[in-house]
Amino acid sequence: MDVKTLRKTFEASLTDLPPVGMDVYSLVEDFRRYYSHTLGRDRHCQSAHYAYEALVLSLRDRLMERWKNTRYGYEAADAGHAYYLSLEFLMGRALGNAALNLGLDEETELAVSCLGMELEDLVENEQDAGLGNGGLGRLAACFLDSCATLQLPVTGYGLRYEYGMFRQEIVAGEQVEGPDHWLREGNAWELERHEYTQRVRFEGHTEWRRNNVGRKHAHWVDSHDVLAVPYDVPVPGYQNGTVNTLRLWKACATDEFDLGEFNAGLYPESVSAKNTAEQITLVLYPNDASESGKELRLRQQYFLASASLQDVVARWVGKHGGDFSDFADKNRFQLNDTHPSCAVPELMRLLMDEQGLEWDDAWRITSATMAYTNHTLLPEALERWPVPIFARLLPRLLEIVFEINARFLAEVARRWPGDTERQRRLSIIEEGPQPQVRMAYLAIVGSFSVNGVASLHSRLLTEGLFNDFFVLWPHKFNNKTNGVTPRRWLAWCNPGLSGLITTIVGPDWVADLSLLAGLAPQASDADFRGHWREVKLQNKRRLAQLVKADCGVVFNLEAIFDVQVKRIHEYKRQLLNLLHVIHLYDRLKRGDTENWTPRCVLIGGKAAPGYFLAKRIIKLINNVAAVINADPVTDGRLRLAFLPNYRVSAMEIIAPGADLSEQISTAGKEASGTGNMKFMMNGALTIGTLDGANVEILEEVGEENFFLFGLTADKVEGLRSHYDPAAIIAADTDLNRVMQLLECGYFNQFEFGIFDPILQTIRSPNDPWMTAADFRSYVEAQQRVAEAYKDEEHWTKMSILNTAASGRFSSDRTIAEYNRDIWKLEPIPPQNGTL
Ligand code: 26Q
Repeated sequence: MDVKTLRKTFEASLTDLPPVGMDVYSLVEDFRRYYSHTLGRDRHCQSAHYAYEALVLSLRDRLMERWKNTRYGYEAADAGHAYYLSLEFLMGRALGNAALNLGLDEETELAVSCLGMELEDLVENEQDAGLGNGGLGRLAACFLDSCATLQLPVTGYGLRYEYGMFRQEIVAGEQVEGPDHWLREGNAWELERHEYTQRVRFEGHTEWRRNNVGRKHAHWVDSHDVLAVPYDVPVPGYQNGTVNTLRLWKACATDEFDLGEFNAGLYPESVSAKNTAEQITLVLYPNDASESGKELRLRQQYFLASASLQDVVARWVGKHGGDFSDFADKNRFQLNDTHPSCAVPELMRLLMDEQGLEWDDAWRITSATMAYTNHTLLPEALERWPVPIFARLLPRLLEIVFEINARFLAEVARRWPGDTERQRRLSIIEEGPQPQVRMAYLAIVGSFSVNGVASLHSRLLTEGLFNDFFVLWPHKFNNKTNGVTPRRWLAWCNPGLSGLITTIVGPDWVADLSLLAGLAPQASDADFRGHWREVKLQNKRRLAQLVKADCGVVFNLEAIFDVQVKRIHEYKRQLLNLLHVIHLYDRLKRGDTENWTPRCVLIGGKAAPGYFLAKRIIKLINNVAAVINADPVTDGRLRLAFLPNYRVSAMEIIAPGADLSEQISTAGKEASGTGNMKFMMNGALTIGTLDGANVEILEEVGEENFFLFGLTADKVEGLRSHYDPAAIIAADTDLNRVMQLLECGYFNQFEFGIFDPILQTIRSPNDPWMTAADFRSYVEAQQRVAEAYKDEEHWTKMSILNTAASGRFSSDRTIAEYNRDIWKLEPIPPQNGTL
């Protein structure tokens, strides 16, 4: 047969592939083909990893066609697009989420069973994508899920770190960091897109040249360039055919190695120059407060901003040529904290130096496309870069920053003539012996929207940290209370509770969490409460197994599961939790056991490797755990465990099994918190201060279903000038006894003095976290918890009401607000396309 005849035969299939089957049978078939023909394994293979891999490839096929159709839909609509720029995307595992969002969760489970395996076991073979530190990184991941679910044209841009968040081990009670080489066994979810490689410049200097119409042009010359190679990760929406993109950049050396060394015959020496370039995306910085002045971190930040903006501009030019008149209408860049805020001067540079726009046009476009989200109230966590580092690494960018600042300060001077003090306060450049670039100020000046992440946080920003800017531009400031995705944090991680919820409100709650309100009436139905308790017990069993396996501690299923998991930070006050545990232990030792409510306390979280006190707090938790768990007086009554290597996949087991959620930060310090929302959705009750999103959780669920304690943010600030912890300790017998136990070395008998630095902060009148101030109120709230837990029926009622009131904390609601107020995008359905 000749080609012509063959072509005719295949005519349709050359442009339209038949859709991939969505039934169990075709899943099994594809699995077998991948397992045997692609991966080359057979039934003698002992490694479950390849079965996992075959399943990923099968699901990926089903994502792939939807991914393309989503792109066709966006291209055809020629509508606006938003880009979420973030140094962190804490995605966790993708398998379960892909199956659920494709609507193939039951089919996948069945298919795997047909093949003689358990889905749960296969899932365990996937490494968490731990490309983030904590809240900010996980928020980015939840946002992507919600954008896809709402069919919004939003692309995530981030870095493909070779090493993610470090693995935490506990050795002799102390945190030991290990490398997270998450890509070692490959990553079947990502798709390399070599064809969209970008070139990013560093160092060198600016040369001014005149072009043919006599206009002066900046040229960034003698730069050391690095290639940015994109890897795309699919982001499926919930059962809607949309698959959005997370584009992660990997740094690669150019082929232009040092020519001098080459010619000198130093081939290996010259090739080794690759290392410096490729270091940029080697490792995630593991601190969740700014690392001051680390040059590599600034390289990472600029690398992300530049590669991403070049990518967007190149696509724009491909479509519209040099006409940027609609660019600001069609593009939005959401900056996830100040980390990607080099995007402001970088977009200016691309528009002026590469596209030939004038300053005023470039500035109109830039300041109409950038929007900045702040995630911290701690002034010490605001990013600053020393001007000399900035100047050497990004010389052209710094010139632009200076010009932005000069024009901005001129505006300030027009508004407040002669007020040089105000100019000094507002300047993007902090003057002094070591001048610094204030990244938050750069982000505010360059953005049309500035938002905080919970209503208290947003208010405090305008009253404190950014007050000068608020006075200048009140219209820029707004609030977007955080949320979490109900797909991962309820539907997927808690199938028992999900099934029960669906029997009452139907299945639509997964994409419309406000429907959970329909559960509230069931709180007064004894049968329903019985089912609710049964599910919780199953989930506690699972959590207890995890604790047994990873901590060697046995949790009593009848006890309250009292959980605090989050980064270890003084302001989050894991110490306050610990003081309470020691107080309970002290009561047991004194025989004060009447009406005792058994309690199992679980604490988990990573400390930044350079944060001495945080690491020492981990050691203290482990020492206290060792002493009290070994003391027979605590048997059946009290347990304390520190869970090593807290991560996304651990939270998927923890949240469903928790009874009590600890959200006990010093008021005014936690921007929002998002773990608080995951626990609430899964029916845990909160013990918490009026901080971050706790305020709104309390508002939704009511005081009678929340254990509130502690000073308010205003009271905390009011107390600072005359805070006297010594007097508080002396006046409180319980706290005094706890401090005595700690200070006499009861928990460090052979490690003399190691906890002194911690104890000193508690006793210091300058303790910024005021741990002692809230102790009494916290212990009383914990007593109310213990009392409430004894009334099983009432506790269950409160648990149901918590889940029922959690609808507002879906990231779908948050994203709908970002879209309504900031991005203004139309939802766009996918469109079947041809190859
Ligand atoms: C900055 C510069 C150099 C190195 C590291 C950093 C850096 C990295 C990560 C600074 C901060 C972070 C992370 C901050 C973070 O996770 N903040 C949390 O964000 C959550 C989502 O909004 C909030 O819920 C939490 O309250 C907030 O602490």
